[in-house]
Amino acid sequence: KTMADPRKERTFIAVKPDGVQRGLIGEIIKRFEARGYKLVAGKLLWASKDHLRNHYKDLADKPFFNGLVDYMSSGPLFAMVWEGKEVVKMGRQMLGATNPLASMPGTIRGDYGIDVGRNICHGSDAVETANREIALWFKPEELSDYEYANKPWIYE
Ligand code: FUP
Repeated sequence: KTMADPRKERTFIAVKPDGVQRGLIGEIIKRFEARGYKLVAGKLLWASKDHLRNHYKDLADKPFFNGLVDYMSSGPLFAMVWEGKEVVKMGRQMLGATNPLASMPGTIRGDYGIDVGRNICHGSDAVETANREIALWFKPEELSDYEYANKPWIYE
């Protein structure tokens, strides 16, 4: 069994409907780009409740589940796939904690969020989850595999 190239790790990041309405798509893209990650896919879409119930199926028995699905389907969201070394963990760090109250300033939620139920962005919580979410939100042909110019300057 061959080890996967760690620089090819991918994560699913989404600007949620509140983030789109607040004009934060560019800000969130900017942070991942500036950090050195490579954008592999991106699209604006208005997700259906069924699709969101599937995306959040592990939370189906939580009291906030229906409200979460309503909020996530209240307007278009911006779905992305980002690639690079440890991008799943790093992406979560850049987003901040689920509850903005626990998010450090400097993180996206720590800089722009107040309420857990309006926390601006989503990021996969593990590599396996990322693979599932990428397959759920994107067709294989929507993912671009290309050489990224600044890559040699990012890694030792
Ligand atoms: P995260 O992995 O950070 O997206 O967090 P969870 O999977 O635990 O929760 C998914 C989403 O449910 C959160 F982004 C916001 C919402 N949520 C609530 O509305 N209330 C809660 O108490 C916890 C989560």
